[in-house]
Amino acid sequence: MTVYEFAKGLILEAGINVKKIMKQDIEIETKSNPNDLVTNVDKSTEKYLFDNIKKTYPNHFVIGEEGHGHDLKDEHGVVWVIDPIDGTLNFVHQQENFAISIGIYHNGEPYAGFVYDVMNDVLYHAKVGEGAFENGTRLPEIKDTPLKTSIIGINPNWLTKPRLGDMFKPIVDEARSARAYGSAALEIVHVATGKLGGYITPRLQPWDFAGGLIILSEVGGRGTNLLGESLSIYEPSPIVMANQKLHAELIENHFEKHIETVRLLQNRLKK
Ligand code: 2AM
Ligand code: CA
Repeated sequence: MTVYEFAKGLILEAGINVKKIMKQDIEIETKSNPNDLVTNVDKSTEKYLFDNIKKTYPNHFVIGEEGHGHDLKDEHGVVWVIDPIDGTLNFVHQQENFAISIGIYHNGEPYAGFVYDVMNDVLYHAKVGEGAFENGTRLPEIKDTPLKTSIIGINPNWLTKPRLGDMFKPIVDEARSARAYGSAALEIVHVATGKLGGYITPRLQPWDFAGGLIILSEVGGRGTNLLGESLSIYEPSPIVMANQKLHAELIENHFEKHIETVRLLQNRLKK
């Protein structure tokens, strides 16, 4: 069995477990602030994924939101970047619109990406060079769209912040419309399927974007920081994910005009 086939089975199994545990009580704790939540399901799902990866591939590395591998740097070999529940607030408040996300890298190069929309039972997956799929259906290359006919994924909370608002509000104004789904992994795959033209956020962790980015790249989309630079799986970053045309338009017509804000965001996140 290839690592890709193993990962595909594993993420589906993890989803079945999540559905089972959800029927019992969800225990909620706060992390860095009162709106930063974690549940017993986040923790047990990360443990399930970690234990199974390590049992099958003892030499592989794992970076996970709930505590695994946060000290890793430029590892040689295979690195799994996992988010057991992406969209924890949706999970807690809505019991839907959340995903399990896995990105797998080999010697620093993307190998395969998985985003599992658990409640809709839709698995987005891609092995680099072999196309991206929504369950069994191959996704077509994404089409270029200008901002004025694009729907943009962005969290409205960012628009109320003074500096971020100055940068993001003109984008929302110029776009056809904006949507917020509350799970970065799902928003990125919505760009890959063309439901969104682009997705923008000032702060994202590698486990939120690793799986989705591989899927998006496989259909010809582009994901970078707001300076247009490549993303690293070892650090958080501001993010723009979009089709090629829209990505260039957002950088040239918007982010370059707010270069000070962009640099400030970037530097604030440097460890
Ligand atoms: P999470 O649910 O795994 O925490 C919400 O808009 C999206 O952004 C979710 O994917 C969420 O991931 C992520 N997110 C929420 N707060 C964040 C933060 N402070 N830094 C990075 N990502 C965050
Ligand atoms: Ca998470």
